[in-house]
Amino acid sequence: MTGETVRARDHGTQEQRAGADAPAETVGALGGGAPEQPAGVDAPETVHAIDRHAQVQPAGANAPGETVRALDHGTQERHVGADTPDGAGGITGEIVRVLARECGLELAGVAAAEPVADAARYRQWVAAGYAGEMRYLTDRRAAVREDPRSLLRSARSIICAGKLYQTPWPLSTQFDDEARAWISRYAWGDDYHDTLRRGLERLAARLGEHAGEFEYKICVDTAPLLERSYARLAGLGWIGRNTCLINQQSGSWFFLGEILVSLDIAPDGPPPDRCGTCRRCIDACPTAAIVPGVAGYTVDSRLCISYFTIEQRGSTPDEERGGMGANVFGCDICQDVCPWNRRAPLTPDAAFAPRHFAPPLENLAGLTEQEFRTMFRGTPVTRARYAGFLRNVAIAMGNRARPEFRAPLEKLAASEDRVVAEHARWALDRVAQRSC
Ligand code: B12
Ligand code: SF4
Ligand code: SF4
Repeated sequence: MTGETVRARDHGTQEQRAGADAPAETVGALGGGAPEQPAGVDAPETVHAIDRHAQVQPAGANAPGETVRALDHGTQERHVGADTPDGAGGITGEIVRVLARECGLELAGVAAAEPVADAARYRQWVAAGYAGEMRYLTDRRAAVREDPRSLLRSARSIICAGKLYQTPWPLSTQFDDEARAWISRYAWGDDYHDTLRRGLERLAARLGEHAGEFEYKICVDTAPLLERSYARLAGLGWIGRNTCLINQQSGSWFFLGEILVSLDIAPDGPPPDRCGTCRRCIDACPTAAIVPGVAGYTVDSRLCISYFTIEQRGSTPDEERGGMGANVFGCDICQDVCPWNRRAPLTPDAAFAPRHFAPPLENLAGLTEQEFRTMFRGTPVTRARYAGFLRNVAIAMGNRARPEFRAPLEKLAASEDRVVAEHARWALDRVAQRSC
C-alpha cells in the first residue's frame, strides 16, 4: 500500500498493552552448533556515548511536533539542515541510534536514499514468478521500488529501524499439542504496523528537535521499498539463507520500518554475512520454499506457508496442504531453527505478548465472523480474512486428523463458502483415513 503521509505528529508516550498472561514456559536452546562467526566484528547497533549531545531529552519526553514541518508528499523540495554545512542538520548515525532507542526502536542505522544493486535481485524474483498472486509486488509499484526517491523526491537518507518482537513463549518447533493451532509469533499481539509507525513518528519528531526543518516520509512494510536491502546497508544485519534480516546480537525476530529524510546523514555500512555453512532453515522448511536464487537463496512464495495462510486467496494447492502442519497464520519454522535466534533478546514491549497463545483448533473452527473479528481485532491475523482463516483451520485439522475434529469439520463442510467447504471435505478425508 502506498500513500504514507509526510507529516509531523506529536505522539508522546508509546502505548503499551498490558494484561497478557505469563508464558507457560521459557524458550529453550535449539539443537546443533552455531554457524561460522567471523571474529572481531563490531555489532552495528552498539551505541556509544554522545558527548556533544547534551541536548538529548530524557526518554518519554514529548516531542514538539511543530519542529518537523509537514510537506505534501515530497513534491516540494526545501533546503534542509540550513544551519549546518553538511546538510545533515548535525544528525549522525550515533544520534539516530540513541534517539531511536528512546522511541522504543531497538535497532537503527542509516542508508543512502539511492537505488541499490539488489533491485536486480528483485526483478529476477518477480520474473521467476516467486511473487505468486501478490499483485502489489508486481504491478506499477514494482518500478517504484527501483528508487526510494519515488516515495519522497527530496530523500537523501533512509533511517532504517528494527523493533524486537520476541517473547518468552515456546517456538513452533518446540510445540506439539496436536489439538491446537499455531499462529505466527509476529501476529500474537498488536499489529506491528501501528506500533512501529508510532515509534517512527516519535523518532521523526525527536530528530526535528535537533536538525530543525526537514522533509520525511514513514514507511512500514506496505510501502514499495526494498526494506531488507536498505536495512542491510544501514548495518542492521545480513540477509540470511531464509531471506530474513539477521542481526548478530538480536537474531531475526524484529520488524523493519523506515523514515526517508531529506537530511544527508552519513550512511552506516553492511555487516558481513554470518550464515557460514549452516543450512538449517533450508532443511527445516516443510514445503521446500527456500530455493536457490541467482546468488544465494530466495523464497518462492508459491511454496511458502506464510504466503498460503496470509496472502493467498481462494484454494490452497492440494499437494502443499500436507506440509502446512498446524500453521493457521504465517510460519515461524525457518526462524525457529536459526542458531542466531537462540539468544535473541526479548522485546520490552508488552504489545507483542500473545492475546491467544496457540488457540484450540476446535474453538477456531466454530468462530462466527463476528467472533473472529472480535478475537483478532487489532492483530495482523485479520489480514487472512474470515473465510481464509477457516480454510487454514480446516487444513490444520486435516493434518492433525484427530477424531474429535470430525464434527466441527462437518459443520465447515456445510459452509456457504465454496473454498472453506472444499477444504473441510479434504480434512474429513484425512480424519477418515487416520481412523481406518
Ligand atoms: C512479500 C513479503 C513476504 C512474502 C515473500 C517473502 C520473501 N522472502 O520475499 C511472504 C508472504 C512469503 C512473506 C513471508 C514472511 N515475511 Co514478509 N515481507 C514481504 C515484503 C512485503 C516484501 C519482500 C520482498 O520484497 N520480497 C522480494 C524478495 C526478492 O525480497 P527479499 O527476499 O527481501 O530480497 C531482497 C533483499 O533482501 C536482497 N537480498 C536477498 N538475498 C540477498 C542475499 C545477499 C547476499 C544480498 C547482498 C542481498 C540479498 O535483494 C532483494 C531485493 O531487494 C516485506 C516488506 C518490504 N516492503 O520489503 C515483508 C518482510 C520481508 N516480511 C517480514 C516477515 C516478518 C515475514 C515472515 C517472518 C512472517 C511470518 N512469520 O510468517 C515470513 C518470513 C518468510 C521468509 N523466509 O521470508 C519482515 C522481515 C523482517 C526481517 N527481520 O527480515 C518484512 C521486512 C516486513 C517488515 N516490515 O518487518 N513476506
Ligand atoms: S516461512 Fe515456513 S514455509 Fe516459508 S520459507 Fe520459512 S519455513 Fe518455509
Ligand atoms: S538457519 Fe538459515 S538463516 Fe539461520 S544461520 Fe543457518 S543458514 Fe543462515
